[in-house]
Amino acid sequence: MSVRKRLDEICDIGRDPVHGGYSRHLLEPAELALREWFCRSAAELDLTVETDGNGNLWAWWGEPGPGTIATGSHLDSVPGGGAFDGPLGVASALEAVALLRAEAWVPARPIAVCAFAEEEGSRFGVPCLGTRLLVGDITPQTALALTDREGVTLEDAWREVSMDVSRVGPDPGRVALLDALVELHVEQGLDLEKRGLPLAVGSAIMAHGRWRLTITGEGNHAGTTPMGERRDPVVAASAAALAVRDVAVERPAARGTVGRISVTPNGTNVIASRVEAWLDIRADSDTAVRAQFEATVALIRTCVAAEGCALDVHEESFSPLVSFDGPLTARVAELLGGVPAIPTGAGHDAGILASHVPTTMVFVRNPTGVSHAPGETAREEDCEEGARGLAVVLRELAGAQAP
Ligand code: HGY
Ligand code: MN
Ligand code: MN
Repeated sequence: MSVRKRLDEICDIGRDPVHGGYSRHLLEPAELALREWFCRSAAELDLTVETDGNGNLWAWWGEPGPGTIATGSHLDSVPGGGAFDGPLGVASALEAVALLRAEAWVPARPIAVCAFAEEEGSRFGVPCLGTRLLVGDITPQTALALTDREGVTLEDAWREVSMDVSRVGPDPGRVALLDALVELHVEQGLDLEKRGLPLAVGSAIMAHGRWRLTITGEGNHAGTTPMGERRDPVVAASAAALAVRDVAVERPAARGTVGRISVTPNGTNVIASRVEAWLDIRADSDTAVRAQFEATVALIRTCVAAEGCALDVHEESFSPLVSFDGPLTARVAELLGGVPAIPTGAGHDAGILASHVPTTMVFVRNPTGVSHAPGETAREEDCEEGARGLAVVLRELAGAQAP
């Protein structure tokens, strides 16, 4: 077996004929098929699989218990996402276990291969939902009331697949079992390609916020409404998107994006009545994200008022800056042969768990640097090197009883 072969097993699951790439969203058919693949692959490795109360999958090598070394990533994708973001980390973790079992090595402490739920937040809007629930960063009530684009609540979706909603919520006992988490992920950038290196470890994750903007105007006829008598939220939203860009480009290392817009009623010959636009802001500190948000929204308010529209702003999630565990990161870097530690602008479940468990990441080179799009890629030899490296890390971290 190999990482490549494991990814080939799922390469036709969730292909998106409209957007290209993959659309694999929480508890929808494609993601459920990936869950089945995970369970089958784990069973072939004699791992015992369980789904925790928050939809996260755990494949155990050894009885669940204190001192656990966890690895893994996520299976869900953004709409039209790449083949590697998430699944590479899960496939590499499975392959690392396969490599260790092939040597007849036996861990001295439990190992857990994880697939965390709703990392992208593509269906219910909150990224890393499974790990945020696990650590108590979001309440079960808030999470279960989240709705998808069709208005289906997380609770309804949970019940649809016979999940027990009473189990949703923080699981401190499970988190307390974890001595370390190492998440392998495809690099979402060109740092390693420029360095000519296949692997790196993670040093930090940028601070990140997501907001939903609702701009309300007056729906009307495109042909009978004079230009001077309109309150057009699409015009306001367009000016807002430019404001997001203008504020971000003034700030070093900042990111400001409007990647999702929903127009109501979305008719060719209709002046819209309402526009929802989602704002994604990232920067190298929590205060920088907050300052950028305030400056951006102030400008947006001006744009919206100029069009005679109203604005509502709702914070959907905020992810503070993450610095991974220093000693663990250095140890993993050394075990991988002295690879560099690089920051990332992409959020990860490792970022959520990092404030509860010693955590770091391993990045695998991405020759295009593209992510969240079909162009995302990784060379086969780099993927196999990543799994071999993860096997070395697991052997070292789980090779001796917890002190
Ligand atoms: O949005 C992110 O950074 C991550 O891919 N969820
Ligand atoms: Mn992603
Ligand atoms: Mn990811």
